Amino acid sequence: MEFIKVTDNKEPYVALIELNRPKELNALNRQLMEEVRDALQQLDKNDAVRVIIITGSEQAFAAGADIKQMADKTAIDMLMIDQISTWDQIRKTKKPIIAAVSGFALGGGCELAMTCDMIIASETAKFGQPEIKIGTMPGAGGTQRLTKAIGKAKAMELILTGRFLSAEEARSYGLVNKVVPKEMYLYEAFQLAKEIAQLSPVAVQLAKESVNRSFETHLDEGLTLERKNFYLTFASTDQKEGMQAFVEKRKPDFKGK
Ligand code: DAK
Repeated sequence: MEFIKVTDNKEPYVALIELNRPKELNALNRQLMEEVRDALQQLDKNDAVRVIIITGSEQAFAAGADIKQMADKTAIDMLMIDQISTWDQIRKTKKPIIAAVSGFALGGGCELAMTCDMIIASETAKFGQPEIKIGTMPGAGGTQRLTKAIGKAKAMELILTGRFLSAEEARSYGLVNKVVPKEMYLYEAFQLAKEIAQLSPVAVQLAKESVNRSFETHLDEGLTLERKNFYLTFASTDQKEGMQAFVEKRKPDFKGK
């Protein structure tokens, strides 16, 4: 891995993916995104990992897709390169992903953060979809996910002007879970990850799938999936352990089975 660093032994059950192209403000070139895709595929299969954190540097989560790599491409080049599959892996990952964002999260960087399940932001974080300023528009979910997260009026303003949102604004619009001082954002992301990692990975995975489905389908279909996933948790030993531990007034020990 040249442009990312993966650590899976800092805390039990929590893996950290650090984007590591600091001089380019973590601009997302193709290789970096392929490395993220490969790391997510491996971590999703690894039983010793229950929650994944993606972070950048203090200065930049990611300043967008690599403009220098894209600048001279034709529409057909873009179509044939088809980076969509690398982005799709983020969405397909079954384990929860937390984005720990400090500094710039712009364009593809903002889209990467929004594709994660939750966002913990440093007070220095700046979110935006500035593609319009370079003569293009969001291409990895920005027009859809930002609109669903913060509503049409504000999303339209950000996407049509390229303006940035401060961390606090992003929190007040519901894009971000929590804003903390810049020394704390990674710590806070780990706290959230550790809390989730103690719970049944089976139930966490099914609950994540159900929440995500609410963005993709009608209420009726979403409720049906939710009910089936709820019933499915009763096939796990974790559900038996969780309810037995409640009755016996002790802490449950979830095995992910
Ligand atoms: N690409 C390439 N290099 C970048 C970059 C980027 N997005 N952002 C920054 N850099 C590089 C700069 O060129 C500079 O490199 P050197 O000149 O030192 O070699 C270095 O990082 C430091 O940047 P600055 O000198 O500009 O630093 P400042 O603090 O002055 O400004 C800034 C920081 C973030 C405001 C500024 O760098 C900036 O405006 N960056 C561009 C932001 C942007 O427009 N982002 C959107 C890019 S378009 C797709 C999926 C997604 C996408 C496309 C397709 N498919 C699925 C097909 C996404 C598209 C985008 O994200």
